[in-house]
Amino acid sequence: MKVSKPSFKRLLIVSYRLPFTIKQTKEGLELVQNSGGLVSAVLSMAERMGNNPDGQATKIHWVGHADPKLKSIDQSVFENETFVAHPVFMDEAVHKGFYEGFSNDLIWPLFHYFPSYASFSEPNFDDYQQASNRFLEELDQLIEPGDLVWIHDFQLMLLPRQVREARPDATIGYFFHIPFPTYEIVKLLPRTWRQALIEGLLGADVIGFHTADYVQHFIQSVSEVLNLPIIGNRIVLPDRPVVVKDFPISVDFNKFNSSGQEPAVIDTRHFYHSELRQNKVIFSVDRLDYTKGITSRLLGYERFLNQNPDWHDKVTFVMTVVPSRDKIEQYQEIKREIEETVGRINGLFGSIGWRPIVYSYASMTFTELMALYTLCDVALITPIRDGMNLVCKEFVASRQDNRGVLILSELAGAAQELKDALIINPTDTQEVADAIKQGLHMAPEEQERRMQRMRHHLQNYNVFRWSHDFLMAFDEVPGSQPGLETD
Ligand code: GDG
Repeated sequence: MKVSKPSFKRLLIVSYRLPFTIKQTKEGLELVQNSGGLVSAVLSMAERMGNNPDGQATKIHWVGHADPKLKSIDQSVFENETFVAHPVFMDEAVHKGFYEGFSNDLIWPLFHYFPSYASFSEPNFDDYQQASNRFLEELDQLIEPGDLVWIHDFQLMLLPRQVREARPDATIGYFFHIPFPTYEIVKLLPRTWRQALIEGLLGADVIGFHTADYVQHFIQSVSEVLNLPIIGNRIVLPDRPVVVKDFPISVDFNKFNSSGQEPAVIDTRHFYHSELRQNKVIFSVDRLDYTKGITSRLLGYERFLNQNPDWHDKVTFVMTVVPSRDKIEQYQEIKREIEETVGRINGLFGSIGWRPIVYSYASMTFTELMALYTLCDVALITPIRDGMNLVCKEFVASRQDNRGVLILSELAGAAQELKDALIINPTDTQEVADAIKQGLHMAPEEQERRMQRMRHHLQNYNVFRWSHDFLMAFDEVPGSQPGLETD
């Protein structure tokens, strides 16, 4: 990939979360940088932007929500060598309605095709608007001519339009990290809300989604709600076009590829290997969420054990569920369901010396995660719906040895790219059971063939390519400044 230099002066990222968490230590407050996909992509952009006229590295400005308890601390805490964070503080009641309410209790379930979990509340929509106003206030003090404003995700759908109204000449990008559903789902939103959300997004110059299907769904909603002319991948507004395109997010391939060789990862891998009595290992890790298909996965494994007694005592399913949103009733309910199912399967099939499922409800360190990615024989990734799913890409990128089998749900965005996985439908218990059997029996040559093709794809379409392609799309917008200088 040719490395081009960004042509905008500064990059202003806006997302619900800041790129670091603030921790209280004995020495005072400390910034711990997050390591998610977005942070890696943005770090690579910081490198490409090079130095400013004073000879110092150009810093990335990042606007995100922060706990109001941090309001009184010295604002210099919010800066490290790469990022200058601009915390958005808001009233706790507004935050609750905006984040827990409208974002997590309505948009999240609805856009993942779980309408029965969606809670429609007018006060929450008011809070969503108010929270967006707070983000705008922070941003408005910051924007200078020549900046690129890049807004992220479903918590901030109203913001692009607000920025456009405040700064008509701004260059604005928006990326949507979860699925954009068909209009039949969007139509469940009250008319005024869906119109506000679609118009909100159209404030951007470039709108990115993970897959071509999500792009089509968005275009369908734009034409149903606003009846605007659409030419190819451009929505034609009276005063300017909006480019809508798919940019599948990815991982830092080299980081995952090489981390398996770090001494701490090797030690942890050896430790797990002996603890698991050198059994074949199936692995999964997800945040606790009803979209991730955790119970369906367990039922598939149970069916496999039922039908294949010769595998008893020879395979262990290491299943980690990372705590998330577990104050919410639906999440408590799925946690209960998961734990009952794990208990039932272990009780039915286990023995004194063998636990069929090693389950933990905890988060792992990066070292532990890498040890399991590189140790397991099968990665079992079965979301009922997932915008992309980075876990499967991280697993593939980690397998420098070209071994291991990926079982992947056709309902994850990643299934559009990783066609050499064993693709299953998570609600088809027999298909999951058969794929587990096929995976455990797969000859090393076939594992290698499939892995090599998937790894080759991710080596090219890594997270740096993702941000590069997104920025290149600004070249298609007349009047907006180009995202990258090409030579
Ligand atoms: C949203 C969309 C889309 C998880 N547990 C641990 C841990 N993780 C890391 C993984 C991975 C990330 O968290 C999870 O990413 P996903 O993509 O799977 O899922 P969401 O958080 O739901 O993200 C999703 C994504 O946005 C990006 O656009 O792919 O579809 O829902 O990086 O490694 N990391 C560590 N310990 C854990 O226990 N260290």
